[in-house]
Amino acid sequence: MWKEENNKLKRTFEFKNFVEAFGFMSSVALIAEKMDHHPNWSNVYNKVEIELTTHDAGNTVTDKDKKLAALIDELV
Ligand code: H2B
Repeated sequence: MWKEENNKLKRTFEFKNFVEAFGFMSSVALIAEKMDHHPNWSNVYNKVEIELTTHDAGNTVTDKDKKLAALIDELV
């Protein structure tokens, strides 16, 4: 689940393999672009680590981060 830490919402997702992980990232990217709200994230093979924070609000967690987190949760 998402954990709020250091002004970020953080969650790690694990998939079967790289293709599944990258497919998930593509779906997140489309949502993020539509929302004009983008994740800080990293991927290593089948793992995707996401950190959500709002740069425009001085790198704090806002409703936009919570909304994006909820939409990402709908993908898995
Ligand atoms: N993403 C995130 N995570 N935080 C922001 O403050 C933000 C963003 N701002 N995506 C948007 C883009 C802003 O820079 C553009 C100009 O709307």
